[in-house]
This record gives sequence, C-alpha cells and structure tokens, in this order.
Amino acid sequence: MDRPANVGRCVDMTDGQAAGGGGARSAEVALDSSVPPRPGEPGEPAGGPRRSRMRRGRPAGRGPVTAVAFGPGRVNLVGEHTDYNDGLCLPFAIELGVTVRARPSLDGLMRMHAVDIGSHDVFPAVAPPRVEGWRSFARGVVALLTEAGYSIRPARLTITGTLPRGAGLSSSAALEVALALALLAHSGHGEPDRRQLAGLLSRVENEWVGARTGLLDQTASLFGRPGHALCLDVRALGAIPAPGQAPGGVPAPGPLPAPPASAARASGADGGRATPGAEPAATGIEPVRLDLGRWRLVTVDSGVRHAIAASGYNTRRAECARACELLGIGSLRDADQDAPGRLPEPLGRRVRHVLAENERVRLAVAALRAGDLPELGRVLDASHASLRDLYEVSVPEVEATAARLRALGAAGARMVGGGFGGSVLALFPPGRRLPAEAMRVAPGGPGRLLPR
Ligand code: GAF
Repeated sequence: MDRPANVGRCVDMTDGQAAGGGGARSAEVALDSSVPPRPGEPGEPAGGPRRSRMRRGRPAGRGPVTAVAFGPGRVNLVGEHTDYNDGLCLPFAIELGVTVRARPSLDGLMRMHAVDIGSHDVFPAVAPPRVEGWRSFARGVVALLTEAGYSIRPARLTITGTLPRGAGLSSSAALEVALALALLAHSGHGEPDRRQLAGLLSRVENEWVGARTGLLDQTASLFGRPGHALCLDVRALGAIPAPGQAPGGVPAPGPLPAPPASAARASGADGGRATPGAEPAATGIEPVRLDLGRWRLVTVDSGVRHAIAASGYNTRRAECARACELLGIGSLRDADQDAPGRLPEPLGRRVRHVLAENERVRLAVAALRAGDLPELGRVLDASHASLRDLYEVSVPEVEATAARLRALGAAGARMVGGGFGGSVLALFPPGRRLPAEAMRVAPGGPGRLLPR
C-alpha cells in the first residue's frame, strides 16, 4: 500500500534506532465483566471458587474506602499484532471498564472480591504465591509494584466492571490499571509515570499470566483521551528510557518517578489543553482527533470467547521472532518490503501482514485528518482481510459477524484485538440502522482515580 504524503507525525518516529520495545508487553483476554478469566481457569473448582474462598477470607467490602480507581477497556481502530513488532497502532480507551475500591486490611493479607463473578482471593501482600486464572492478575500487579520499589499496604479490594462479557475489549488491561492506580493511592503514593506503569503492567501479562502480549492495551487504558484515538509508535514507547528505566520499556527496579509533563498532557490530566501532536516525539503517543460526525463506531460480540494465552497468540509472536532471526533484524519494524519473499511460509505471510498493517495505521490517521470516513472504512476492511488471510487469526463466527455487519451497511468491519474470537468493530454511515446487539463505542478518558 502506498504511503500517503500527508500522514503527519505518526510515522517512523524512531526509525534508525535500535529495536528496544520488544520486552515486557500487555494483554487482552476474554472477560467476565470485572475480571478476565484465563482459558479454562485451571485451579478453579467446578461450580466456581466462591464458597470455599469466601469462608476463608473476610468479605472485601467493609471499612472506610481509601481509594477508588477506574481502568478503561479499549478498542483498536487499526494496527493489530503490530505492537510486539515495534510498530504502529491506533487504539482508543472506551468509557466502559473496571472499577476497584480499596479499603485497609488489618491482618496483613490482600483480600480481593470480584463482585461480578462472586469470586474471592486472599494472599500475602509480600511475595504472593503464583496461581492460575484471574487471581494471577491481581497477584502479579501487587508483586511487580513491590518489585519496582513501592511499598504496597495490605488492602481489601472490591472489583466491579461494566465491560461486556467475552468482548475482547481488553478487560485485563482495564483490571490491571484499576488495581495499580487503586493500590498506589491506597498506599500513599502519588501519580506514577504512566509510560513506565504500562510496561510494568504488561509484564504482569507476560510473567504472571503467560500471555506474551504487547504494550497496546495498557497504554491505551492509561493514556485514553476523550474525543481522540492514540497513534502509538511502540518502538518510540519502548526505546526512550525514562528516569530509572532501561531501554526496552522494562521499568528498572526502584520507585517510579513523577510523570513528565508530556505524559500528563497525553493522559488528559491537563484537561485536554495540550497541543495535539506535541507528545509523540517524546512519548510515542500522538492523540488523533476522532471526529465521526454522524457516523458511528460499534462493536458486536462474535460470541466466541477469546483467550490469548490459549489461542495462537503466543505462536504468532514466536513466528515473528523467528522471522526476525532469519532476516537478521531485531524487530519487524526494520523489515523491508522484500523481506516476506525471503522467508518460508507461513512466516512470509505474517511479515506481509505486519508491514501492511503499519501502513494502514498511517492511512487511517490520514483519513481521520482528512475527514474521509469512507476511506477509514476501507482501511478497516483491508485490516480484517489481512488478519484473516495472512495472519490467520480469524474464526468462522468472527467472519460471519463481519459479513453480517457489512451486509447491514457498515462501511468497514474488522476483528479487534488478538483474534481467535472476541468482537468485530464496524463503522456505520449516517442513516443505517444498527443491529440490536451493537454497542456504540467512543473514546473516553484515561485510567484514573475517582472520588471516594
Ligand atoms: C492483544 C494484546 F494484548 C495486544 O498486546 C496486541 O498484541 C493485540 O492483541 C493485537 O494487536 O490485545
């Protein structure tokens, strides 16, 4: 695909730099409203864990509330499976997400209550043992915040959510963000460096959950901006060391420093007064106005629960790593247009997708800037076809959902997230009737503390 001349800043912000963002990464999983169960939920007794655990632990919901935090889910307009290849993505945080309320725990134990699934967990605040299922998210957040130098006070946490079940809208990042912000505030810490926090939370996915995901979801959830999509240059996100941080996006041990002014602007903490486009050179995040006029973006659940660790996601990531090895490059961001032809299949197809998907992010940004929504629709369709035919992460139910949405008049429709199920995003022109099960999505604000 030709690269348009007028794409603006969201292009190759770190070309020429060493690949650095391939380390710690983020995730998206199937969810149960407030917590994202992992495939099969091993360790989860048949019929659910609730009774036995409830007996063991005091319910999380008593005592004065010390902090309330919200973590939003996300929709990715385009730029799928590019984040762990140091590429470009165009997500936005949505208004639905996960809320965590913290209260003191007086016995030194962490107590979690996932209200929507009636599930509990109790574990020591220091060195939590590893488990399977949703509990690994909370334990991982506590463990990695502690490892980063934060003292985390024992808390009783109540988790609730508004994200629809099984929708693939990154409930895991929403949960991690809400947990981290609530725990930090509960423990008396100020606003963290959000870029570092995104890296740390993505390590929860990698090291505690077993999903080798990228930075897309946590960054979208932490930096969401009302009215805007975020053009992410993941190489820039991972490659620019922040104070106390090693290149590669992995926070070095030690307290996270206060956010740089640019991060506060990108997070919307300045009330949205920042000059759009001022941040990306420093942060790899560029807000792009998402002006849809009377057009509507909706998601429709394919009905297939998608679960990253059990899906082919990790396999795809390994294929990309193998392609890099064969090409002698550190990251597919450095692959040239001829690279696919030098690779055996299916690696050639995977690389072809990644190269074209980065270009589609540029095309989508250009279309948004030009107010050309039919073109945005074409980009969505092209992304979907590439994910299906080259990256091979579709399933029949997702295909049927996308086809139905197009038949109903969508200008474009594509799977969102890691694939193998989850939701389809569709762009509808004015005047078209939306299917009853369609959920309208619009860009909301970043993960944040709420009034107690
Ligand atoms: C999931 C992952 F969590 C992201 O990091 C990203 O790779 C996405 O799938 C695919 O673009 O949401």
